[in-house]
Amino acid sequence: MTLPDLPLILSPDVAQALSAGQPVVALESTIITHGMPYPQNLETARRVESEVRAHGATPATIAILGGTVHVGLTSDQLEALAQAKDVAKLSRADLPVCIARKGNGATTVAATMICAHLAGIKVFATGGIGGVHRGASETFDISADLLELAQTPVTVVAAGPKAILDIPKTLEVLETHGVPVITVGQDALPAFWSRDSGIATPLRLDDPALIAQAAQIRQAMGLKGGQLITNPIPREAEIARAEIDPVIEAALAEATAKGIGAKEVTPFLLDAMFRLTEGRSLIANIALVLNNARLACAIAIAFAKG
Ligand code: PSU
Repeated sequence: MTLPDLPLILSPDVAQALSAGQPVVALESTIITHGMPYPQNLETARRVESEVRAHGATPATIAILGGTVHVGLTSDQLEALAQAKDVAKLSRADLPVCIARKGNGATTVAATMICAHLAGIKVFATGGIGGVHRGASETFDISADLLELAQTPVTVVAAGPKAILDIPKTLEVLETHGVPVITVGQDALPAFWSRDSGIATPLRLDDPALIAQAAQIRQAMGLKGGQLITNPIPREAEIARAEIDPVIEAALAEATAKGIGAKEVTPFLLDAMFRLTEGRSLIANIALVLNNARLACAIAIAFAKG
């Protein structure tokens, strides 16, 4: 299926599910190209897709291939993306430029939200959103993910802002822009690898049906934007804050020493964490993404029931 003015292709199963009003969960591709090493990135992408299917929804992994927005990838496309070296990391600003150049690009949270919304998908599962980087008062490094949440009506399920960020400042920006930050199952805001950030969550809803309803009410009230659902990493997979904090400090110090900036910061820090924890951060990351995919399915099912 192709939109008249935009090269956007829905895979046959995504197109079928959407036209039948069945639950669909969007998945991003930056986590594949810039968030995890090969081959764990490919294995995770495949496992997340099967987890979504096993929990009653159709997965729609989103990427730009040869200038076309693909919503739902084939197994071969997923494999090519996981092995590719020169894929651009796309956010709101660079997405249309990549399409105009007929390039290949992986979608961040912001770009995935845009494409999911164009396709008519209401729920999206990822690992962790981007946010306000530590030291932002000097660098002004604030992820475009935050402003996307403020304007695009997609419910994003994540395990919290990544703990490499300045979490209190990230919450402040979200609050300023009217983005609901809703935690499931506990009163503390989760922090990606850890269940407890040490900060109280602004909002809590434990029932996926209420999460879907809150989004529908937002829309009915004419309020722009989506919702950030923060889902704590499963207990058995978490790396507690006291243990991960010194590792984050070490990774941040490496990034500063090497002068890493802009789009490279998050991929560099995730890779440094992988090295410094001897792979444990990646195992936790995989567990939390699978957990988020399961919750996103329950929300997508609630949306489909209306
Ligand atoms: N979740 C993960 N790993 C990732 C990401 C999310 O578990 O790599 C990606 C998302 O695409 C998110 C991006 O949008 O990290 C944040 O990048 P930045 O801080 O440059 O905005």
